[in-house]
Amino acid sequence: MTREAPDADVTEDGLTTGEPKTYAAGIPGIAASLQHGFAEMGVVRTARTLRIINQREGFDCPGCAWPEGQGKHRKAVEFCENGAKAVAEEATLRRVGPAFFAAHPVAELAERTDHWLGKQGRLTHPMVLRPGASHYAPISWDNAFALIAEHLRELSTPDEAVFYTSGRTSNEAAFLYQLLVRSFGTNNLPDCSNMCHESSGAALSQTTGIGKGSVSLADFEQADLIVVVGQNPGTNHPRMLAALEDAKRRGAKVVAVNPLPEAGLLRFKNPQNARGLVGRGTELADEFLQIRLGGDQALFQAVGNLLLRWEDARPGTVIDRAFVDSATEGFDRWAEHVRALDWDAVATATGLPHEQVEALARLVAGSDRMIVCWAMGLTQHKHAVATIREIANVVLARGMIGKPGAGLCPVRGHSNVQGDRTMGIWEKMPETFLAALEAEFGVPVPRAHGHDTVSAIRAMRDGKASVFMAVGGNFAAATPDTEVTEAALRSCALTVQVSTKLNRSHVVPGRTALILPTLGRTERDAQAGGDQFVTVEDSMSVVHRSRGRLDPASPHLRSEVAIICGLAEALLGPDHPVPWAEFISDYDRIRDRISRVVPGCADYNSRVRTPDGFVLPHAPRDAREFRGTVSGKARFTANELTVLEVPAGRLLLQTLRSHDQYNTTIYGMDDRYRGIKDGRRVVFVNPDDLRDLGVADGSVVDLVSEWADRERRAERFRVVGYPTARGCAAAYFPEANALVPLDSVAAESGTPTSKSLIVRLEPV
Ligand SMILES: Nc1nc2c(c(=O)[nH]1)N[C@H]1C(S)=C(S)[C@@H](COP(=O)(O)OP(=O)(O)OC[C@H]3O[C@@H](n4cnc5c(=O)[nH]c(N)nc54)[C@H](O)[C@@H]3O)O[C@H]1N2
Ligand SMILES: Nc1nc2c(c(=O)[nH]1)N[C@H]1C(S)=C(S)[C@@H](COP(=O)(O)OP(=O)(O)OC[C@H]3O[C@@H](n4cnc5c(=O)[nH]c(N)nc54)[C@H](O)[C@@H]3O)O[C@H]1N2
Ligand SMILES: [Mo]
Repeated sequence: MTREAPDADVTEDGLTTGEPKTYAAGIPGIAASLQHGFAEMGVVRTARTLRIINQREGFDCPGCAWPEGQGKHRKAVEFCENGAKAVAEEATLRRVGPAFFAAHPVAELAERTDHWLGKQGRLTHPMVLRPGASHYAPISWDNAFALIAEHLRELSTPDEAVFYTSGRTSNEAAFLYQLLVRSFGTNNLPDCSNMCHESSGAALSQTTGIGKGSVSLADFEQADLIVVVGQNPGTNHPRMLAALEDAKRRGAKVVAVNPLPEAGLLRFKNPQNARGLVGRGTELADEFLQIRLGGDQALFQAVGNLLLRWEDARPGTVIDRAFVDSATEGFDRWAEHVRALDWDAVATATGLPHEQVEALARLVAGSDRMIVCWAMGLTQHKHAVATIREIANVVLARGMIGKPGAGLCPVRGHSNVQGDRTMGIWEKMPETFLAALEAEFGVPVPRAHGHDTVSAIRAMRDGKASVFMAVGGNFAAATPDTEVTEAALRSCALTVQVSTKLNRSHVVPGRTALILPTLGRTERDAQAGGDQFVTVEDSMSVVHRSRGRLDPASPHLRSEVAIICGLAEALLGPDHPVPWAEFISDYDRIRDRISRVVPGCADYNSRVRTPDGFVLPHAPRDAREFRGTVSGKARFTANELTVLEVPAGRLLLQTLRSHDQYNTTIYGMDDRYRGIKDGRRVVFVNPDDLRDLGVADGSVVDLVSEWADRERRAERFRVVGYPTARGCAAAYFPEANALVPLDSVAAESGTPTSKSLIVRLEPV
């Protein structure tokens, strides 16, 4: 993409590569986070802020959705390098106000990188870009709401508007946002989850009847086997390493399945204890299966096949017959299917030697309490849903659900992405939820499914949607097919971004564009009824409070709740049956409504006030019941095996996160664990593949992705010889998003296939 080219040259000149690290955290982790904290927030604010992350009376860390310990297990100060960076990024002392916008025309800002934009600081005033104007100018909140309402009323149908959510939005704001959108008359509620764990939700709903994970943190204390598939916790869920370390020290086995030897999976130096600071740390993975991209479905079919074989040899020793017979259906069909497995296909798909597959199967067969964790390495493939169903098959066959120390564990990304779904942010919420909403508020709610992220982009591209609003996130940079998405946003009559910091989405505006600045997690939320707290749900269904303590970045900021209610009043009028104004002054009033509409949330206000919050019900976890499936039983499934075919001379490319970014927010230009310094436009390739392709390590190439409709190009990436699986490559998103075709999505979940793109390297 042309906009990155100038900066890319600068960074490539300074880029250095070194040996990948073999351990995560330790002293370099503490140093990195303090450095970042001091640079953004100063020393006093750094100390004050880092002390109250994830404490009962503090704020929920905006870094990730990994749960906090409960009761006595809660750490006094839970240190996490990337949590600290996420906080510093939000609590920065830099500001982006009217003077900044007066000095920088939008056309100039559009040439800047995501890193530069984010570094400018916190947004302080509502701003508007009028049709034909070159600069954003200040606007009052009332006029901003009136402008949005005017545009929305002009649409020929509410379905011409799209309302996106990112996963940092609190439960209270999410609940009101979906109520506003549905009161207006559409289910167009795409969210970041569409690009994230949608595949997990789909597969788990089909097989267990509920689209959420079945384990709690306490289960990690009892598991004897933890399989971590397609996940890089050292960078993306650092606090999970402490749980893995504890498990290891108790004698549990840890298996990592990944094309990359990620530092955090190999060894962990826990900064919380002396062993981690001065010792060698703890070896984590007992087995490391360096799998080819997209090979996990084949791997778990192979494990299933071996389990059945060993069961045949010694009946009653491997398959949990009692559980299978009483609580599941479809076992025989699954068994028949995986017995007929084509082992050559398994070898091609996984790239793994048979002994390694067998070693994993032996651990699975010998385990009494097994947890399988996964993240984006599984969800962003064409056959993602089938792959996760395959994991469910193995877990069900061993009866590893609904008992202590065992279960399915999709590890969520954004800190409240799971809560947003619980609160109704979904383009296809079930009828029971919609009916309850209607009954509670006396407003009619539409039933036709709305757009997800990819179909929303198509609708804007095709002129079928012309107003785009986002509560959080960075739609322009996070979504696939950058050129198509940016043109789609620019073609809108109005784009509205509720944001904390400047990002790409503000500089790819519709004909009219609004930036509405909002409070972050760390900040005090003072309303007429006193200081408010909000609530969030972590990856293990624990709902708890979050209360910010810092003074807001600007007196002009409004909370997300206040923004949504302000817009609702302007759009729906003073006679609307929902008492929007009352909600702003006292969030308990929102929670009272949540308790009557959202399943499992009865008595919400008192239960979130208990010290650790409360856990939402989960029938498979709590009672080994599978009420949510059609038959009321857990379902085995037979899934046709997908083997990704790659033409000669091409590689399979995954797009992933560096250690110095939070999705589209770029903290810095290093990827410490992978040995990269001062640059992001790199492509990691196995040295043997480089030799076969005749491409020199360190040379500069264009990445060209090949897809049915056309080719896509991302320019000027430095080649880094790296120990990834053969035939596979990796590059960072969002830079590589230009390569992801809009129509290349996972079957059944619609998630862009950002982890398996067919690319060739073109030397420049
Ligand atoms: N610091 C930090 N924390 C974050 C984020 C962040 O950007 N920065 N993002 C948050 C969000 S929204 C999310 S969703 C999570 C993401 O957390 P992750 O899923 O850990 O994020 P990715 O960087 O996409 O890493 C994917 C991992 O899967 C591996 N992988 C890729 N393809 C395959 C495959 O086909 N099979 C297998 N077995 N492995 C594969 C990759 O090598 C990599 O280790 O992290 C959350 N936490
Ligand atoms: N190629 C490729 N693409 C991907 C992925 C991938 O692995 N590869 N991963 C996907 C995944 S898993 C996800 S979750 C998406 C992420 O997609 P998004 O959630 O849309 O993107 P983020 O980068 O997390 O959003 C960052 C912006 O959120 C705003 N923000 C931060 N905190 C707050 C807050 O408290 N309130 C409000 N209103 N705004 C706030 C800031 O303005 C910041 O610029 O990207 C997806 N895109
Ligand atoms: Mo995510």
